[in-house]
Amino acid sequence: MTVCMMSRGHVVIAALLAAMLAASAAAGHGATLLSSSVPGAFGVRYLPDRAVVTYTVGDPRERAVAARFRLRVLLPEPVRWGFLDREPIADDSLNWLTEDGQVMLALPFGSHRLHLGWAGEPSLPPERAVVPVLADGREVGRLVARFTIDGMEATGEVTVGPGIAALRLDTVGAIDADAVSLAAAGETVGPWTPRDGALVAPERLLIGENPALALNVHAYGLSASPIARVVFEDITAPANVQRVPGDQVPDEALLAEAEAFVDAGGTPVQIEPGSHHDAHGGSCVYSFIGDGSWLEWDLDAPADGSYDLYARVSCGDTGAFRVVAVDGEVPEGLELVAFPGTGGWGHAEGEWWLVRLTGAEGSPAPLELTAGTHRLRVTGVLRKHLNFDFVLLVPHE
Ligand SMILES: [Ca+2]
Repeated sequence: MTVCMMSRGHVVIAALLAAMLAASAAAGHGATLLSSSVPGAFGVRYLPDRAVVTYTVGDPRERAVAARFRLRVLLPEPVRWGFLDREPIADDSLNWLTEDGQVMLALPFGSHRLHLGWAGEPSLPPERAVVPVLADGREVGRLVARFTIDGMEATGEVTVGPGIAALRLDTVGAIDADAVSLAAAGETVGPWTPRDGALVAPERLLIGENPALALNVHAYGLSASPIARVVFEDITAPANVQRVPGDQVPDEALLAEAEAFVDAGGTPVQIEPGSHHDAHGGSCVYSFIGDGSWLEWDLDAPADGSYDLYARVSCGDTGAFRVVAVDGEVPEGLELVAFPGTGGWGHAEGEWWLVRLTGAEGSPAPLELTAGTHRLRVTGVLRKHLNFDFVLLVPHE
């Protein structure tokens, strides 16, 4: 049996064959991409200057056949160079069968990759490269880049965050911004804007603690990483909330039950009376996750003035992050608020903490509000859950 499929071509054709080839060396089939003297799994991919062949054939010792097998591969032009894995193939081992338009080789058994070129200089993608990651000028990690003929993927974990940072990729030579993608902790960043030898992220980025980065460059025939380094800059740490001593609700506090939110978006939260220990009003909000989901409450300021924001929360994780907005604007310092782990999700005594978000020493400034109703929005980010029992608006002392 001879496997025949696809057309020959000068353009990039991806033709992946995973075929069992019976022993056959029948010559003269013009449309045969591959034919092998032994069975195995074979794939061929045609690129602008080469065909890349992958194959797996069984161990010859079990079959009592020759130490090498013969493979023929159809090429659009006479073969000029080749590699078996990363080793150049000697010219006299590349037998060009003019009538068939095929190159014939004797190859080792096992799993291997061939590059069979008909144009240009012999070349292979680099085996690997290292892309350093800097944060405010300090190296915080290295991405290990692996290459294929189509591009590069560089991955690694970096010791940066949590926080908010500008992000840029320093480039080597010209590169198409659309060919580059970067994911931080699974979130894709982009689109990228070329500027002064770099690609710049569109906005400041929320980064969790020690995110895993995956940098991809889709470009044919790279000889090195086109990204010299990944740079986080202008990093702002999240604001930390402060636990109120004794979890004591301050005088004059205006309370909004978390479960009485007026609007919500994203993944629906859960509310179930009696679900948690000692919830104020008998209920709380849970399964409020950090995937961009948000809740809104209306808070009534009795008079013009400065107010502080508090919340009763529980978190059985190491902590959680929220973005806080008032009337559609994010006040300075509330772009990223870190809530601590409280030792549990609020199912037992001591797992609900009253925390203060603004107005304490080292905290974001109090909110300046006019008399009347204000809309508070809390958005979950960086993947962590946080349970809410109530929020408080308290006149700033
Ligand atoms: Ca409640």
